[in-house]
Amino acid sequence: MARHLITSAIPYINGIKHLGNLVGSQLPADLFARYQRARGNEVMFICATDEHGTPAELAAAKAGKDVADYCAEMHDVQAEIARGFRLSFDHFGRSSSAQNRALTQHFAKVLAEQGLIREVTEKQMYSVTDGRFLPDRYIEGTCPNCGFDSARGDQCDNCTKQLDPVDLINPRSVISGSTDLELRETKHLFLRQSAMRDKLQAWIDSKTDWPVLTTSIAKKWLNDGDGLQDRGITRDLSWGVPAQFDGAPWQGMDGKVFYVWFDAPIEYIGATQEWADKTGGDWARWWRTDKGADDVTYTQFMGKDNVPFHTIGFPATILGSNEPWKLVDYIKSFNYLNYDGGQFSTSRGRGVFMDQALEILPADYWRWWLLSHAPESADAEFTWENFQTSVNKDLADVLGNFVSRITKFCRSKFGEALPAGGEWGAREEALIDELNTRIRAYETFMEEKEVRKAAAELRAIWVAGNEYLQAAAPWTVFKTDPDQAAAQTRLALNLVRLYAVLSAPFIPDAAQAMLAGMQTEDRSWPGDAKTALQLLPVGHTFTTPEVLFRKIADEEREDWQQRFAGTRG
Ligand code: B3M
Ligand code: ZN
Repeated sequence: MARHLITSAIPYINGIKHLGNLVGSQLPADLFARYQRARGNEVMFICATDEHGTPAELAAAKAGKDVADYCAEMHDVQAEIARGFRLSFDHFGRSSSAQNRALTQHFAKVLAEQGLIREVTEKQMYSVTDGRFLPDRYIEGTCPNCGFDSARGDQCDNCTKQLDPVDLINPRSVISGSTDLELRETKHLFLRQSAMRDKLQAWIDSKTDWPVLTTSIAKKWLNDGDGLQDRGITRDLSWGVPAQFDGAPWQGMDGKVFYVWFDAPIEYIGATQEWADKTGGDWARWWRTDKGADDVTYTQFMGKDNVPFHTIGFPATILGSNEPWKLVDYIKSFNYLNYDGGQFSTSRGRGVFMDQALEILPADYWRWWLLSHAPESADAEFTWENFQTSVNKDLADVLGNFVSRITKFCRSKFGEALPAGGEWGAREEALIDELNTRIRAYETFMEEKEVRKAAAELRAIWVAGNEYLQAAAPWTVFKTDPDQAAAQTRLALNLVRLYAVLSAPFIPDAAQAMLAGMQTEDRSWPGDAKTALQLLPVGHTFTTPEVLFRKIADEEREDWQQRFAGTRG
């Protein structure tokens, strides 16, 4: 039995994610986790909310809430929606946990002991009224380039010019509106990534099987000069993992916290410890190569914008520690999903958000469309027309129709049990051959995390059954040769179970409904299709399932198209 550690990039706490976020990390990670479990392997599937940093502070302030309360509430909201999408995390953690705090401080201390942390004194805007340093996003003023009066300290949203807070005319604090600002000296910790360049380069170079999207981004950062600058890992904020703690090998860090991108990936480990503390499980056998994790295969899933932090930042932490932590084996990254001729936009509420999606249709409809159109080799686009077509054809006409046709036929002619009699002939052998070939291809694509190709193969497996049924036509054969019709029906009903097992990683609820209809909990993965298609024996009873997938009507589609075009209500 192989052991798979699987992590999805952890979503920011500040708000509900849209479908583009979902398909870029959590959903394909879930697909892979479900597949590996279905193959009988041991899986630890981890995700969490990313709770620190200025975005969390700002969102809490906007909601008029204490930041810790805000994070606790939003974590529960995100966890509930994740359940709605059937994301099968072994644990959905919180980067603000005590476990992650201790781990983050541990790594900082160990990195310092390895000589990889240096102190840097910088000048930063300080608000006298607020009594604190202001991160770039906490400062607004007039843009020196275009005159826009609400330009942020890091960028002007009007003319897009990159700014430094000192460039702003009449700068003011976003917190209090105060203009009583001054440049003050502040000290920060920097991780000496530059000292680890060769180690990181050798590690990336050894990953010849990774997707080009992942390695090209990693190499760009390694070789551009930019990427391997030493990186500030502390911030002048109050919300985060404190940079000052008992036994810290540095002074003068009171009131500072670690940068959110320093502690967020460490939460992959933190969340596994949270899981262990909750269940009594053993986290170290997943993460410590001296405690059994050397035979773990570790796969990460993320959007392309997160790749630099996972190919450089987090590995620098792990490798730099010189401790036996498990390093990632494979990084699967995704391009962006666009929305109906533009981009999904959280700030403008454009597109479909995870909670809204579940309000209009069950999870499987979205899971199928998103995974079968995953933005792997290029950016992809969600359009309502395409969504309607996929659902109506793939799910309703092909899979749903197959299940309903054969179960209803059997009920009307033989009753709700697998009928006896007859034998399989050339048509059945041909189907079995095709299924054997396709199932092996499907397994290969799933192992390779080729999401779209796996979906296409699964669809082809459904189509093969539909075409078989259409050509065999037991409803016609029944009139002249009921025994042969019985043999065909037995095969097709067994195919319903087989489809449930193969499809479950993509559409778990429909798969469960199909198994329930077939009155079996046998989820054994098919070796030879011929054996798998004889698993339910003559006389095995079933119930005819309700409609598995309904069609989307044109009026509904138009209605949704309008509803989600503008600002989120
Ligand atoms: N929260 C960014 C994002 O949600 C960030 C990922 C952290 S992964 C350790 O895209
Ligand atoms: Zn401007």
